[in-house]
Amino acid sequence: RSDLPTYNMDEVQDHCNIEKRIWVTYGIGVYDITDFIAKHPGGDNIMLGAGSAIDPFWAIYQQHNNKEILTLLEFYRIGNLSPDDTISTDDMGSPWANEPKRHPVLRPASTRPFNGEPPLKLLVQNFITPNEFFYVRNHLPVPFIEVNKYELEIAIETTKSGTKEQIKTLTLQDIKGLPKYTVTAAIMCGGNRRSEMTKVKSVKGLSWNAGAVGNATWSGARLRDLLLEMGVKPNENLHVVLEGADLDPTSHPYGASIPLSKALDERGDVILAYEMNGKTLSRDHGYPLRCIVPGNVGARNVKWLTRIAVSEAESNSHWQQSDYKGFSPSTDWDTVDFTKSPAIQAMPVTSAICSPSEGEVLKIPADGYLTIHGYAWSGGGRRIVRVDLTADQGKTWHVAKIQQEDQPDGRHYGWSLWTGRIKMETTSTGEVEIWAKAVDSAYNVQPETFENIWNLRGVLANAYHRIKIKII
Ligand code: MTE
Ligand code: MO
Repeated sequence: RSDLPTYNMDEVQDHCNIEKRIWVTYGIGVYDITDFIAKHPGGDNIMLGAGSAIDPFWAIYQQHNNKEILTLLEFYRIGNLSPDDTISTDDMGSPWANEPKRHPVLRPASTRPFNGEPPLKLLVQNFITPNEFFYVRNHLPVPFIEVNKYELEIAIETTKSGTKEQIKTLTLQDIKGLPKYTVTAAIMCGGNRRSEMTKVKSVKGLSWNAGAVGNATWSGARLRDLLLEMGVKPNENLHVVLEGADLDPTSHPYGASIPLSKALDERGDVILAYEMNGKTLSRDHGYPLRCIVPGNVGARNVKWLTRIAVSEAESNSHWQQSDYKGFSPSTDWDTVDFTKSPAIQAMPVTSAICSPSEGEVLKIPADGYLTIHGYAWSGGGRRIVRVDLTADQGKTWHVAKIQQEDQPDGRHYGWSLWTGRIKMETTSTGEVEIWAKAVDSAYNVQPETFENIWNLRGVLANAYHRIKIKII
């Protein structure tokens, strides 16, 4: 690219707003990205790099480091950076130096940050997912927290409705001193099953299979107890903002919020958890303390919790405001307006076939029955009441047998495992398609296809689960 002009860093820095156009550098390249800004899947975050080097951002947001994106960037190339001004990425220190070890069964959807899910067959072998096999979804490097220095700040912000400002700081010991409460809850990423939706038309996001979910018992203090003790009164207009210790390159923490009504609801079962399945939380799952918001999308279950605030506004984090929201199938990156959709909270009903696997080749046993295993779950505490299976495109449906906890509806936060048996023609061989759909206690049922629920971020991907197997 020696045919292009050379610029120095001062010239680049001068191009840091839309009027003057927006330039950035990456390595020795200078790029004018003005026309790309509106299309950036990460939203406004891109402006953090305006007029400067984006290398340090990409060192953290490593999803950028792929051929597709580098090619896209090259399209905006306008010149080369003067050799005196090139910065070395070696100097930055690695934020990844402290990553914990992961069990090799977790198939990485990305390695930096680490995101991984277990094979589906393994996932449904246990009603309670073993900690090591529980999917991991990190947006940033895992923070290193020294537990004897750990503090949680709880702030009640001043509000129009008269709430008085209050700040309280708690150690882990303080939190463990509160009544301990245990809840079984499945956590599911908003992007679970995205890889199926993306087959309709490509979406932006990690290509999760159906394993970005796990079911665990979580123990800790109830957020409700803490807030009531601080005198917080029910108020439909307030939110509880949750912040993690994991920081982005501009030192903003991962954050999310939930409605105060969910936090105060006795049946909401929101807890500040320090144990997962009776063991100390692991670093990947939020050590020493994370919020568990049963029934809500994974993204609100903030890990490495450092601050909780009762506030008039939702979290201003990127992940609350400009991500984890649903849109119409006709909304694209040119027309999307993230202020127009509410943040996902309670998740819709879904299910997945976990055994046999997609593409598996198998023989029908002598009794003629094909046995199928999977999971089903619905948000908002809605219990799964039925799972239907078909091996003939819906001409005949078979009701699966469900295994679940005996919890009241509205407070049924764990998942359900199910087993179905379908009588097959023993003489029939060749490709067979199996579909599963679950029904929850409000008689919500999964949509038939992904076409009509497609959305540009690939979230809420809950259409019928369909797999093809081959019978020999
Ligand atoms: N909390 C912090 N601090 N940082 C994160 O990146 N990821 C969220 C949520 N809490 C995240 C977080 C998302 S999107 C999901 S799906 C869940 O954590 C995943 O929890 P797990 O990794 O324990 O499975
Ligand atoms: Mo997620």
